[in-house]
Amino acid sequence: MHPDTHALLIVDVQTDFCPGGALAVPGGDAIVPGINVLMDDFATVILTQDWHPPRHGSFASEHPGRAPMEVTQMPYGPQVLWPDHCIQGTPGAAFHPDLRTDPAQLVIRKGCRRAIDSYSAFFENDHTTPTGLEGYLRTRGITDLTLVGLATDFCVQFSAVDAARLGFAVTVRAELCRAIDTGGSLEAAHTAMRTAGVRMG
Ligand code: VGL
Ligand code: ZN
Repeated sequence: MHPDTHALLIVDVQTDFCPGGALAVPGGDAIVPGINVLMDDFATVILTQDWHPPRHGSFASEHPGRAPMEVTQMPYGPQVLWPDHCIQGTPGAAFHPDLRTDPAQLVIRKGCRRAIDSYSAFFENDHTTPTGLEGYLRTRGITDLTLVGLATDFCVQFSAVDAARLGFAVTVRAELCRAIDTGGSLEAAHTAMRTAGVRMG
């Protein structure tokens, strides 16, 4: 059991990110049993949930002539265009059916605004609009975070780097994460996390 100052952040373990889903991450479902076991080591367990309105701006279907996995320019920077995924209230947006959700004390939903994507559990992709997670953690005296989930090179990476920049001691358990790995994103993610001082456990 970790001390009460240490929380587990489980990123986007949702049906659409698992095999058969709209934005399937290879092996995404394989991490569920290990995450279920890991939850018992933490007094504070937090889940994040990618939670897009229909016609979200990150969907390739909103960009005529563009295909999923292409990169476009948004006012806040480059944006990979995704297949429609994790639409609020749809089965694909639900947590993987085998994921234990009862131990979670907080569910952070993100990507809720059409105009801006949100990979990080802390900030939307403009890197300024907060989700409120930082305040939640600080007011509860959390200093250390362990991250697991999907996808290593997007939401896990952005969450881990933001957490480290905010001053939390961050460990990413790589064997309990899986990556999309498009256009060199996994290697870039490893570099960014290492540079930010994230420990890869
Ligand atoms: C994610 C792409 C689009 C993720 C979310 O959870 O890593 N990736 N939306
Ligand atoms: Zn998304």
